[in-house]
Amino acid sequence: MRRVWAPVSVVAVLAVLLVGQLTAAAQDATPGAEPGSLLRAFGYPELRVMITEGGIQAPDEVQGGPLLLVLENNLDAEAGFSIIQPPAGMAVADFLAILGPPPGAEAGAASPEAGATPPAAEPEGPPPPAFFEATWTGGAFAPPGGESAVIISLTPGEWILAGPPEAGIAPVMLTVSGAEGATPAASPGAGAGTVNARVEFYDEDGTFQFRLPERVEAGPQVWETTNTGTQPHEMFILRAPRPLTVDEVRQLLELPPDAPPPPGLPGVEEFIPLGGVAPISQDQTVLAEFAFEPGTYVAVCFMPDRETGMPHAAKGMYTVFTVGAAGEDVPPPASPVASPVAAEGVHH
Ligand SMILES: [Cu+2]
Repeated sequence: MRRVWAPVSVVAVLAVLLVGQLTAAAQDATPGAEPGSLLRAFGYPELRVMITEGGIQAPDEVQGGPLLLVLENNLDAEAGFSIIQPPAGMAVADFLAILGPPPGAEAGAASPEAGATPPAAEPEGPPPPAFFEATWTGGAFAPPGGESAVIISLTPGEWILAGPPEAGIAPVMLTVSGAEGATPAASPGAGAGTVNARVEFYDEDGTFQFRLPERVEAGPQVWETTNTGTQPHEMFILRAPRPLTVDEVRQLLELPPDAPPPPGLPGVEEFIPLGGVAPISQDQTVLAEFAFEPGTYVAVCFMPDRETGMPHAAKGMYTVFTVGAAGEDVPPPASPVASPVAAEGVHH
């Protein structure tokens, strides 16, 4: 049997998410619709972060709790970051070392083959345990010159804002104030705005899945996404060029890089990345805003598995869902795991 899944480096994971987010944000730029306008209705304090030539510009300190994270990207390239807290007792520098080389590090400088293109550093097997023991609490990505918004919840302590190491943007620290360990941060979905759908990221007994609503309406909407699994998960959403089954998506995901699609299936470049949710750890909740047009969509997680380092997609963490015109009956998604959660109109 052909081996198609390789261990995924952290860099690759972040890069994949980054590319997706960007293109999507550009596609989502509907005239008159400010990014995150539905999220603003929740009324949370805004945490505004800018990315410029000088790096990430963020406040040194914010009050803990739910926050509207707004990223303003002033670069000519897409950019973004994840918000991560190293495991208790681990130095920030030691944790950053497992994410990748710092900006400015000369790749291949020590290589005996000077001048040759250095091979990408592809670690064998899974990342170190600290990768999984850290707290991932979401992140933000924006297209060149663009903006994006997401609602996250930060608990008191020291957090790292870290972009993909290969993007050359230095990580910065953010102090979240409040009594450490006093109370868990309130659930972001308990705010004044409307949650239209709930999504679970789930892993149990070797089953890795998204639990999506059985029905997704077209139009602008807020999804409350919670990781009820034990490993960090992300959700990367793409719009398919035509209806697809879960099995067809599997065939596409298993294609080796640069291989043509099987006869009758669309090419990977025909999918439109729509962004998604940056990696979140167990019990973390993020609110994300989407504006779906009717069609077929794929959700997939590329985070590495703790045991093997393979992307979760290789363990089945992908699904297909259908968006119908509002008020119109649509067939249920082909998801092998239907959501037990109410799909629409979850009001608070
Ligand atoms: Cu996952």
